[in-house]
Amino acid sequence: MPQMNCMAMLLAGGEGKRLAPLTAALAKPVVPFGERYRMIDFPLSNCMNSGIRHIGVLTQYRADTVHNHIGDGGAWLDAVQAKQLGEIALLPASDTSPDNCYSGTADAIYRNLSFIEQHNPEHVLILSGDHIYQMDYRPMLEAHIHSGATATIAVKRVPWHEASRFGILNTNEDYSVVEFEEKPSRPRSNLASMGIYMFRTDKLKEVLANDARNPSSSHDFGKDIIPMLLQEGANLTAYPYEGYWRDVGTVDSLWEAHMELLDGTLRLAKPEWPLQSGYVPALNRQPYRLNTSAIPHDCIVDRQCRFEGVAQRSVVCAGAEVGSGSLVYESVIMPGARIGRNVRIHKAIIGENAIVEDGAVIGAPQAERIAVIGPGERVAAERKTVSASRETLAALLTG
Ligand code: ADQ
Ligand code: ADP
Repeated sequence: MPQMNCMAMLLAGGEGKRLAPLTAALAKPVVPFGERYRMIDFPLSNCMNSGIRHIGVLTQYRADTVHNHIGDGGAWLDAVQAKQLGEIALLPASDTSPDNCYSGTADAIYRNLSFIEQHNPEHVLILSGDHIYQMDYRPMLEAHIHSGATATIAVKRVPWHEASRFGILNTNEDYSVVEFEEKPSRPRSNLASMGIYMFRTDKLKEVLANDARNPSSSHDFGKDIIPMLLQEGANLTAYPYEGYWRDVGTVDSLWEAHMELLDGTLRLAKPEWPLQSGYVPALNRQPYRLNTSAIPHDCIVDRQCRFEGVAQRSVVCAGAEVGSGSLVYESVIMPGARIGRNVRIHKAIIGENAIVEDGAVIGAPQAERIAVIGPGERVAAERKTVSASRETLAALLTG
């Protein structure tokens, strides 16, 4: 069997509880991002742009929503004119697991080792479906080959107050990993694992087989596989990544990433790094015609939406509508959401196809938390969805 250098396995089965209610009927990797993309478009486009054309996508929670978005993979493969040379294969848990469930990220890969063996690559790149970043994986592969590491982990410094959300490492000067702790309550460093791993295939097979035999393992890369490798003295190397990268697994981080899109910290349209999407806005009508002079510079308003309100620091996605007299401030209006007239929206994420009736008020300018309206949810005018502070919520709950 011919051997290729590297293929990718993309983990896209997480439930995304911390993004609720946006993930009520949708897998986390297909939550919308930017004016017309979904999260999984980022790693898929990164693979195409890095010359990785064989990708397994592991799905579980709401698998159909990921499958619908990816289709036959043509949106990505055709874009690089390599369809005949590549493949984006959908690998749902229901195909390989007796209870239709992968028990963890390592179990998901373990159950699909035969797919990896079909391609027989020397290295396997393991990716997550819910990160916003535009990364060339080739320098990471080069560093991995050069160091001879069993596994190479992409790492990035994160703000200290966020460090306990991540796998945290310490390394020697040569970047060899000496310490790893998954989501420590008291982090000893702010060097975070990006959850992006490059493995030698033979070693990956061996470590996954060992893990599968261990009844006390939760079969997770961060909780089990990386600590186990470190304990047995394997050569683990960190690969520092300098570019923009964000795990948008929480409502706050999803909102913040959109604000970074608006202030230019994150740029999506890069000629040298095309971002492809399988997303087709559900519009069977002509694109709206609109007074484009009304759109302020600090907003992103997709061309295929109707915008008659006033917006500041906001993203209004494809197929959305915002009626006259409505004010949208520091918010994200996801695809197909319909905002009536004289609505006030502050610091909020309005889910796909949600309906906000005339006169409703959502969020508040000084709110501590981001208000979220679920996909398809209807907000009546009399409802004031002002996001309460933690203290107010606690007071309400205790009566
Ligand atoms: P988390 O983001 O918490 O931490 P996890 O919830 O396991 O990791 O999700 C990783 C990816 O796997 C996501 O894309 C998710 O959708 C997918 N996934 C989760 N369970 C799955 C399953 N059963 N089947 C298929 N796919 C599944 C990880 C690492 C940390 C690291 C952060 C970086 O564990 O060490 O710091 O990623 O974001
Ligand atoms: P382009 O020259 O790129 O086609 P346009 O002149 O159509 O752009 O639009 C300029 C700006 O106005 C863009 O940011 C676009 O998103 C926005 N815009 C255009 N049409 C609409 C519309 N119907 N509703 C909302 N915004 C629009």
